[in-house]
Amino acid sequence: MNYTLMADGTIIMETPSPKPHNIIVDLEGADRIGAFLKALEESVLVTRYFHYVFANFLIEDSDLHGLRHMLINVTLFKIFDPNAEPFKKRKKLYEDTFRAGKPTTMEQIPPVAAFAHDALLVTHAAAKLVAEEYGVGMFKNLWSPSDGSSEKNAFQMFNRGYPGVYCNPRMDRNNHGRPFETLEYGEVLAKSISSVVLDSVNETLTGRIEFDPVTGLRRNFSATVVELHQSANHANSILESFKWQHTPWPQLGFAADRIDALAAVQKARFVRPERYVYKVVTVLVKPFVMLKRETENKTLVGNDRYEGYCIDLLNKLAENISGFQYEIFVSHGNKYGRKQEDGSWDGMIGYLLNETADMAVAPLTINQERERVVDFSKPFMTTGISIMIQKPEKQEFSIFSFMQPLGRTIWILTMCSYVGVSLTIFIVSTFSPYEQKQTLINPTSNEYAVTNDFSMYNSLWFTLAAFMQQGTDILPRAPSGRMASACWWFFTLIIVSSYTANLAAFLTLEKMTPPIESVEDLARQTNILYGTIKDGSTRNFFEDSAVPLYKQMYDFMKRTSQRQTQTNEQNIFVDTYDHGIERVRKGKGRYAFLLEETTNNYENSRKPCNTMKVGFNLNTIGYGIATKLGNPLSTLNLAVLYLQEKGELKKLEDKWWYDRGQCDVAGNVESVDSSSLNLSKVAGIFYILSAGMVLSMVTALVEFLFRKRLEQRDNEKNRSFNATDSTKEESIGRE
Ligand code: CWD
Repeated sequence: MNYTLMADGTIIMETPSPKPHNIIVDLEGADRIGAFLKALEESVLVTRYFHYVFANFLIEDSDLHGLRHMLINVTLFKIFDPNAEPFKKRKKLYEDTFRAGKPTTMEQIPPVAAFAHDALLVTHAAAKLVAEEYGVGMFKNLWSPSDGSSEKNAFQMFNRGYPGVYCNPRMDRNNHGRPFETLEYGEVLAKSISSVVLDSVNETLTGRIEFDPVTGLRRNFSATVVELHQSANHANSILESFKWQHTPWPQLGFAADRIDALAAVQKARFVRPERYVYKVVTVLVKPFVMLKRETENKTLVGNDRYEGYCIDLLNKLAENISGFQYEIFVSHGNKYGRKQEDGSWDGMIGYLLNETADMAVAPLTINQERERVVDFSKPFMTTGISIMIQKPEKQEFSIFSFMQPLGRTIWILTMCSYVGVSLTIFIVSTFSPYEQKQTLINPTSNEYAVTNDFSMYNSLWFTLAAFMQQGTDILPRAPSGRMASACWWFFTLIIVSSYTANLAAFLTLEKMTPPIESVEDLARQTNILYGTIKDGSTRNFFEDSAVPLYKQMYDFMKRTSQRQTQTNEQNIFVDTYDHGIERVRKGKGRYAFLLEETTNNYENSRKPCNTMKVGFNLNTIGYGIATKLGNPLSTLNLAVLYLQEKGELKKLEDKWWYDRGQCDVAGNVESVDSSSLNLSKVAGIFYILSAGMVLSMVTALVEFLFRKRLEQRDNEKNRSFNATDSTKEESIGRE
């Protein structure tokens, strides 16, 4: 097995193998051991395959408290026994001396203190042996009355004539030049220490004390072996103790009835009666598990009360695993399973650990923290965390929507250009000699005049016809006029084709631009609040993420949540998915919900079809079926893989997500045809056309009446002219 220590201190385990690993930990000092245990609680190297053996006597069973819920294997050796008589006696003495007989809450002392206590007993016994052998005079140079001391019987200790016993000369602040000296009585004492034998009669706190004369190490002592080992049948690891007796070399000691944790797990593999009904815990979340509607004359009981993807999945598993029968119940508070402060688990994981359930079938994310305490099947669905927002308002169409493909400025400039170009053509045609022509104005008198076709009226008509992509019976002949016309034609070509292209897209697509399009957009702004479900792996993902962007988002969520708690506002961390989704639907675009894509997609296909998913998924996760450690259904994985390979899982997904959708692909409530061009968007042009027709008819009437009037006037003129002529003729005749 290879481990890679990453720069951030995490350990990556490569090629994990299921064979057990025994790790011996030999650390000096209770603080180091404490730090190691703390790190272990967070480490990936805590699975049933790791066994930690603490090789000194400095750790106590109370230190293992934090590991009780971790299903870890630990062995430690205890030499100090808080229940032993000497400790109880010492405790009483302490209470009588320093606490005026009042009991203390002290139930034990740190093992180092017990060792220090016994070291004094050993020193005392060794000194006594020396005194017995050499007489008390042996130590005559050791003490002398302290100079100038006001205290009676105050003595100063000396070593080879120097005051105090210092192992390091520099520690003697009053004698800087003091040489390093070994203890004057060291050798004699060391010799007598090796013959000291003490036990509980001498009130030692660490049991029998005896030293090997050759190695100087303690021998013939006993210790308690404490084993924390995982259990297949209990929620937590099991703590057990055994007596261990030191024996002389080459024997290595003896521990009574030692239990191998792994063997215990194997031994306790689930032996089920043939017709066992598995207890399946789940949560109510659409469309995975939902309560079926009851009809008036039919009440539903048992598994029939539920429907959804997970229920169909269970049915399929039952079809494929022989003898698999189950009974479904819902996790209290609809909780998935979160590790608590004390290391225990709530929700579905808790039910598995305390054996209330045999398996959890729900959108339960497979993660390393859970994988340590339960077994997961292969994932039956993969998904990821995504963003749900309220759909932006749809584009409003008016009867003059056909004007919208071109901006207002373009329209105004086009109108101005039209008038400008008409005027230009009129002017250039007036001045250009090539535009002039001889026109017979009076055939009777054969009178000709110089004219041009481009009066102001005709120029406006010609330019308009070109803009409308039509032709006229007049065309400029002068190069100046042609140049102006060519430019205008090019201009109209571009404007009209742009208009046509934009119009099609504009009127058929109901454009909706969401205010945010990615997680980066969401993190960058503060107007739209965002949150997750309170308990669940989505929140954990942000809380534990090492990605700065997600960290920043979690900080924002936490700050907002704290502020909202103080001001009694609705919290961004919601209790259930329904609350979160409801908040998005009614939040007027001011709340975005971070949830798993599966639920996001499902809700987006439900009425009132006003939510949508934006951006890519933030991660990839798998949902698995969780079982107790040592999976009771050995064929579960096979069945899941079989259903996947056969396409059954895909069919179920289609059934619950897409076939029952209430919104169309564009996310509108179904049955509204949004892609066709409807009348409301272009009614304006019909009005214009009708108005144009009416106007032209009125103009025609005016023209007709005007013409009639002119003719009438001409007729009258002619008549009076004729009358004058005939009177003249008559008078001539008479004459
Ligand atoms: N869970 C979640 O956190 N978000 C979701 O959208 C759904 Cl459907 C479920 C719970 C999560 N899968 C877990 O296992 O905690």
